[in-house]
Amino acid sequence: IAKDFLKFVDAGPSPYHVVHECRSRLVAAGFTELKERDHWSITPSGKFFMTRNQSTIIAFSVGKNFRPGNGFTIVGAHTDSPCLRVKVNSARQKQGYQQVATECYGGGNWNSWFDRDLKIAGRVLVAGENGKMTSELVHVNRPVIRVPHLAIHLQREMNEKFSINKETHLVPIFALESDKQLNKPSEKHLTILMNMLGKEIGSSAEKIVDFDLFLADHQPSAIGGVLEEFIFAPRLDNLLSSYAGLQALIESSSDLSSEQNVRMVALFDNEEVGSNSAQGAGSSLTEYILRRISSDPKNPTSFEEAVPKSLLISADMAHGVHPNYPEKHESHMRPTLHGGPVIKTNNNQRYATTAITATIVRESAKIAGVPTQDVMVRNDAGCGSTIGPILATRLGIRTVDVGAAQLSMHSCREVCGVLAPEQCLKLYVAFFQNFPKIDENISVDD
Ligand SMILES: *[C@@H]1O[C@H](CO)[C@@H](O)[C@H](O)[C@H]1NC(C)=O
Ligand SMILES: CC(=O)N[C@H]1CO[C@H](CO)[C@@H](O)[C@@H]1O
Repeated sequence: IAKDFLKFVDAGPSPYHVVHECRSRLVAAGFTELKERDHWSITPSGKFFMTRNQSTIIAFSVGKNFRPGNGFTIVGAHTDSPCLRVKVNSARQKQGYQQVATECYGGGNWNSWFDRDLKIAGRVLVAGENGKMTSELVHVNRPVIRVPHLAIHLQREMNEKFSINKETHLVPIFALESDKQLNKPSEKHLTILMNMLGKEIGSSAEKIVDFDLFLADHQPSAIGGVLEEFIFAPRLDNLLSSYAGLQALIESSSDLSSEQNVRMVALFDNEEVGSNSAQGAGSSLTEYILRRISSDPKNPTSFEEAVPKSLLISADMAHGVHPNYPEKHESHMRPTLHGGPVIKTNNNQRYATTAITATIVRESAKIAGVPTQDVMVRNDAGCGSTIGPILATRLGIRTVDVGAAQLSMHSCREVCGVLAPEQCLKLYVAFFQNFPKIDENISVDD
């Protein structure tokens, strides 16, 4: 499972590629693509997915015993990660270098992007016949670009207080000016960048109308450590949860014969910048999809009836305890890399977990034979957040925040335990298969 997960990460250098990889896996597993603009016929035992703007994907399978008004068993995660993105006007020429200016996307640990061999990936809008344009994915899988450090000799204090100006110090180098293939001063992007993209899509630079491009670590993901206990990879946050949710849906949907709910995985773009976008978790997208699946011409309130029968696992990574900084964790809640999925609680609603939703996860974990851990941040520390509170607020669906423990979150390369993808996958399979029954055993007087 860890090895399959590495393939998933390496296939996903941008959210567009992540969605593309998810789509391939879903199609191979017999899921049918729906288009938002079409009319949908949702049938029991059916398996479907839809995408929005190539970077958000929602897949679902319908129980054989599903009736509109029945609940949704949902795992949500996100497809984006902090990274450098090519600016809309990126051509820079300085000191004999040709550079591609980038924008900082999300809260990256930008120091970790220095001195790494980087590649470029994303989507390119291409002009075709008769004024038509198509959006094509590009993945230049070579180390074509790099942010060089300034040598320590020229900044002696580097190991004590390395800090950067994100505008001036992070501009990557792409080429030397020596080949004289110079850019016209009026052009927004370097000719060599456009030529590279043109070649990559089997067309020419002139056909490129615009693009959304991401820089990504070129080094492939790896299983590491002397006992092969670690995964060293970029974008663990949050491709690990995306992978586990997707695979759990695919695996569990091979048998829908005794299912009454809709099982769903929803992977959103733009979580790293607050989820407010047309394709983000903050949009009305999720509600629209749930309403369409619930719709019943004979019952105008079937969606509202489904809400209290539903549960969302907001799957996102957690901070494992760091051996060199153990004091950063609350002293009695220090998640370990192989201690199992972490249930994250913050009653100030940075996480959406409650006693009831945490219990549903622990019951699922018991069935799966997977351990779980708990975490709360220290009262004197800040707390991250997830799509959990956002979707809980928008939908009014009970929600729980869960995820694998990792180190180096938001670095160019991150670390987690080799068992983490499997533990999360098993937990989400058990959740998909058992949530309605577990829920029946919990009585809350509404
Ligand atoms: C619900 O409770 C019954 C009775 O104790 C038990 O047998 C069953 O396993 C429970 N169901 C689940 C899914 O935990
Ligand atoms: C929700 C949203 O923004 N949808 C847009 C996705 O992109 C296509 C193509 O540009 C538009 O037609 C959609 O409106």
